[in-house]
Amino acid sequence: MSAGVLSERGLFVCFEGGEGAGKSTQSRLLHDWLLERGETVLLTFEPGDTSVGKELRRIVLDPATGDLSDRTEALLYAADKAEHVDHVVLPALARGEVVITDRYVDSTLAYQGAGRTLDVGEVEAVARWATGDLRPHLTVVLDLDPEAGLDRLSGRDRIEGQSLAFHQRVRQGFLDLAAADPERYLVLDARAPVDEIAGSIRQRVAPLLERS
Ligand code: Z5A
Repeated sequence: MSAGVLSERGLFVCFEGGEGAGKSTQSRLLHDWLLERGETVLLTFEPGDTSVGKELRRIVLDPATGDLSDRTEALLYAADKAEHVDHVVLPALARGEVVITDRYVDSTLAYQGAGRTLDVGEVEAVARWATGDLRPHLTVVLDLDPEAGLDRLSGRDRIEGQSLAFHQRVRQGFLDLAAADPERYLVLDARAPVDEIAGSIRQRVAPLLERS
């Protein structure tokens, strides 16, 4: 696999991690901090932040969908990513904005690859094709034991309802991706207090703003 495409304009930051790790909390806090600093920021998420993506999200997460072929699931997430990158992420980066996304390609490598045990290389090839191989400048992985993460949530969707072993493989999947490319990742212990995590993220993002 290639090193991918980094946007020359804007700044692309992703949040990744298992259920309940605090991605939504931390992406919102980073968004608010950047706004206070006068940045133009777009906060977005996968799956489901486009009109077609909303439909795809319903299919992949609704327990009523029942069993899907693993390949169908991977293709539905890839379709959501293609819509998201083409219609949301790339236009904002082209305008020179900071784009923060709550989940991106690493989620499919971890869930559909490591979790479902599809061939990770094949899942990656599809996801990279879907996204034009666009890579984040920084990916923040919030690492949490899946039992603790699932305890933080009130309900269970199709993916959250998978076995603990599935979620353990997903966690390891994120950690392996981060270990392979430490310059573009920040791994944080998601058990730390919210403000402490937010501070570590700001520290890492601040120098990147100089180039955006
Ligand atoms: N998925 C996939 O399989 N393939 C893909 O390519 C993509 C996604 C893109 C999307 O679910 C699902 O799709 C997801 C992966 C799969 N798996 N599932 N299910 P989603 O978008 O509905 O949900 P999520 O992304 O998994 O987020 P989440 O589970 O809702 O959690 P979170 O955003 O990481 O956490 P949070 O909402 O910020 O916090 C959860 C609770 O913990 C809340 O009460 C907070 O107040 C609390 N919290 C947050 N931080 C802390 C700290 N530091 N200490 C204590 N408590 C905290």
